[in-house]
Amino acid sequence: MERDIKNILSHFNIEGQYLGNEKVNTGHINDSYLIKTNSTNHPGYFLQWVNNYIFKDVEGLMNNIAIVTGHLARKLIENDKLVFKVLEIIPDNDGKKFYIDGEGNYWRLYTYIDKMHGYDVVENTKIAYEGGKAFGIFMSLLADLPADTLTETIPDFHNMEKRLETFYTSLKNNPANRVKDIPAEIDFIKSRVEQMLTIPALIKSGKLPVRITHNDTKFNNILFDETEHAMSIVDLDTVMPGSILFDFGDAIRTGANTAIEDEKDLSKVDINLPIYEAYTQGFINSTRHTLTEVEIENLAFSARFMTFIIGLRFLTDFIDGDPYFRTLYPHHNLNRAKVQFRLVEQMELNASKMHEIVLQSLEK
Ligand code: GN1
Ligand code: MG
Repeated sequence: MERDIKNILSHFNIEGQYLGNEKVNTGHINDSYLIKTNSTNHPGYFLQWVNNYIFKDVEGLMNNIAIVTGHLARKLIENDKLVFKVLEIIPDNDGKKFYIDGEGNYWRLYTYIDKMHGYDVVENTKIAYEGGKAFGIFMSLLADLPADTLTETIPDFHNMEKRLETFYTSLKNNPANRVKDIPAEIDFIKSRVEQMLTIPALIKSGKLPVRITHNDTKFNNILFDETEHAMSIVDLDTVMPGSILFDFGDAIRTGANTAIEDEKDLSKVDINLPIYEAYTQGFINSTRHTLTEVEIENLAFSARFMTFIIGLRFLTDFIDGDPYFRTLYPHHNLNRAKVQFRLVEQMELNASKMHEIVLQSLEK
């Protein structure tokens, strides 16, 4: 879809003159653009179209982000040893945190965090350690923000029971006539349901604490500077009450996979144990005072849990005809699901080693 970015930008209060934009290919949900201006102070901005089909309450979502970034900024001033950059919302010309164009599209603007980069595949253990530490610090800094100040931007986001119900409904309705293509994947899911339901049971019984978590800790949502220090956590759309297991698990799913999320050659998909170990050490070093016994006991398993639930969501979207995740070819979601399930299998083979690494990291 061709969009008039210059016109959209004219509704925001930016410094300098608009010079042009570059589409940034990141994420499966929103569309992102890097905006260039002639201002020396603010040479770059980050414009996003917020997907209102998925985020039904954009106002609530933007309020969440304002609360979270405000809280983080205050914490960083109090704690001057921590060097981090926090996203900064640029209001529209009416002072709103987003702008709605004539077609009902939602837009938001951030200042651009300059000279930073992310990783789709993590190159070395130093980066993994830094990433783990950064997500741990992020969660720790938000620990004293009352959870009920935030709106649930996507209800039941990592609720395995609900995700399974939705999957079974899609199987039954078979709207795109694709169920015939996935017998192996259906068996894969069915044979692991019982084990996967242990996490929602722990949450329901109150044995797993609910905290404010990020909930979309893809490794590439950590920005690094030129000296490979983790400098910022981005993509705050789903910051809301959740379990620490969601954040740890999703970062391992993405950071410690030897292949990319939609790799076509499944033999390349494996768990990279040195990367896993380094991430775990970084994460534990910044959260060890908060972690409960039940969280520790399930930390290694959370990687499998998150890989499974996101595989389940990719597969459900494939069955439904791809209404949710952006796809580039007809079997893209199926391919993504296959990668996730292959990674689950590899993690099953390494389950005891992964748990051992958690316990060893706590000793160090
Ligand atoms: C989506 O768009 P992106 O890449 O930030 C999704 C995550 C999935 C991820 C899979 C709101 O995140 O939950 O883990 O794709 N975000 C939403 O790559 O559904
Ligand atoms: Mg996201």
